[in-house]
Amino acid sequence: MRLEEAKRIIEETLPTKRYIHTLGVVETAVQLARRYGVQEDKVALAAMLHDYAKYRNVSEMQTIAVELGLNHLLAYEDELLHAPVGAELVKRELGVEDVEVYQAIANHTTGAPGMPLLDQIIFVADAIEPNRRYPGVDQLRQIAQEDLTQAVIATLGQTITFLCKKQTVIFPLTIETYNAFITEKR
Ligand code: DGI
Ligand code: FE
Ligand code: FE
Ligand code: FE
Repeated sequence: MRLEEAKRIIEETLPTKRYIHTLGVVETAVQLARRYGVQEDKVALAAMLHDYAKYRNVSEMQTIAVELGLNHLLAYEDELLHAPVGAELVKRELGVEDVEVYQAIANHTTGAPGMPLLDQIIFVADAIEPNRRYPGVDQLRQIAQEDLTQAVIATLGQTITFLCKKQTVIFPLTIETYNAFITEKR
């Protein structure tokens, strides 16, 4: 699928605020792709489609999660579903067959141990795109320009801290990703 076509679909699918967030993720992800030498067109497409399933109803997403063998997800926050389910729906409904794009969308909320640079870029860009406002975001933006792995770790740290403050359940994969990236760094 060409980026322009994906953009048109996303503009029609998502509410304006989420569409603007998505364009911010595309812009940031493409900049990071240049900085870290990752294929720009692939990064742009994954970024454009990353929140495709964000507003699907929960029961529909749960059904697809079960079809994908991700039953364990149902015991956690509904917010986690839109990433793996979005990857699958982008394939089923939009016919995007690229496995790398699929993985980057699937991993964009929790990350995954050993995830490739493409996934790391989408994961970080989602957290630091220009429309994001939260304490510490400017420091994350700075780190992202210097060291992508360090930015993944810092973004996970920020997410985990945020979830702890809200006293929300933390999905084990989020912690596993954090541990894996810290271990890799040593
Ligand atoms: O879809 P976005 O809002 O652009 O961002 P996202 O897909 O990265 O995150 C969506 C939500 O998921 C966000 O409110 C934080 C939440 N989240 C991320 N990791 C975890 C989590 N929620 C729980 N319960 N556990 C996690 O590990
Ligand atoms: Fe998301
Ligand atoms: Fe994210
Ligand atoms: Fe997002």
